[in-house]
Amino acid sequence: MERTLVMVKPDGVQRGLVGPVISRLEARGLKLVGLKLVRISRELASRHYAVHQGKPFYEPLLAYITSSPVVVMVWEGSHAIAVVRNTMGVTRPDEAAPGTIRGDYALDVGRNIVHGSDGSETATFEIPLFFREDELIAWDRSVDPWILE
Ligand code: D4T
Repeated sequence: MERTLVMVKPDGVQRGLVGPVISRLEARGLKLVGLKLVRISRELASRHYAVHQGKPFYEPLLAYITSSPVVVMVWEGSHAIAVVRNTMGVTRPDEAAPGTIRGDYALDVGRNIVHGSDGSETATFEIPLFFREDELIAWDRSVDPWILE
């Protein structure tokens, strides 16, 4: 089982797309184990996006991600990291396939609705930025035998 961090970014929250994002991940079979509404501080944003420091889009990215609340979630499932990434679609919405979240709801890379951890090391780094261990709930889901082989 993998866990991954998913964020509905400020544009997604402002546009009322929290529900559709959650619906798609639930329908896919992933299990929600943590959820909160957060206003990201500049300090937290700079830790989350440390790998992009110095890039031309870094300052606009920090301004955007701190501009309005986000919804952060932890989703669990087999291959959860890859499944979230392919459900979101590629980073640039203009290249994202129809049927993906970005392919259906977004146009510009700087307003691409959602974030998902891009690998297991990234997930291990990102989840504790937003959640204490006791905020993540391990729970039994009765439909699991119909989703997991
Ligand atoms: P996030 O991290 O937000 O899920 O996006 P991705 O994992 O899909 O893509 P990323 O890390 O390469 O980019 C992080 C964030 O920066 C914005 N961005 C990116 C941008 O505004 N201009 C750019 O040219 C790139 C590459 C979008 C996502």
